[in-house]
Amino acid sequence: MFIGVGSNLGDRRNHINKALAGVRQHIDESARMSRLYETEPRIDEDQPAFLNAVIEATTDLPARALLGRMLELERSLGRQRDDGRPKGPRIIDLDLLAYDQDLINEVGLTVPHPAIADRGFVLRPWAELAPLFLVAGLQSTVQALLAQCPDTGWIRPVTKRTGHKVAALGAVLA
Ligand code: PH2
Ligand code: MG
Ligand code: MG
Repeated sequence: MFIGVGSNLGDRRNHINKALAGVRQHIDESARMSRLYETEPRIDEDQPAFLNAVIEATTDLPARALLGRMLELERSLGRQRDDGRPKGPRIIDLDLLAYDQDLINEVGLTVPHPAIADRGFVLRPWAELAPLFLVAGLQSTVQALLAQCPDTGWIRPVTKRTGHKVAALGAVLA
């Protein structure tokens, strides 16, 4: 499965690294993560820039139980809800993007995540990890969705790809 992670409050990088450590401890010890990307705030645009990444993990947990662990992990990292801004600033956000090829439409659990096709901050790191993954329901690969994505928000990689030179910080990539 794939989990989108984001943070735009406090030590963003630390929060995301702790989220990865938590996924490894409570869901899949072999989970791997994309590079981190600094991204322009979308939807609710009047808030600090985000760091976003995508985690790939494997699990025997059913989707509902997996979501429960993700919410627990958010809470353990200090996430507060109910502040009247559902798309506003957050210490950490974990979103279940896709669970194999499953289509789930239940209260509080829609998979694949309904806004995937419009969000560059999800598709860009996801395409780095799994460009040919087929997103159920949309019948498109992640890389095809990225190529068609209408989101014009800026996105900058902020961590190096193993074995490559560190990308110049601040370089804006298309
Ligand atoms: N998450 C939101 C709202 N807006 N913008 C960016 N760039 N990255 C996010 O993760 C994000 C957002 C609500 O979950
Ligand atoms: Mg989110
Ligand atoms: Mg969320």
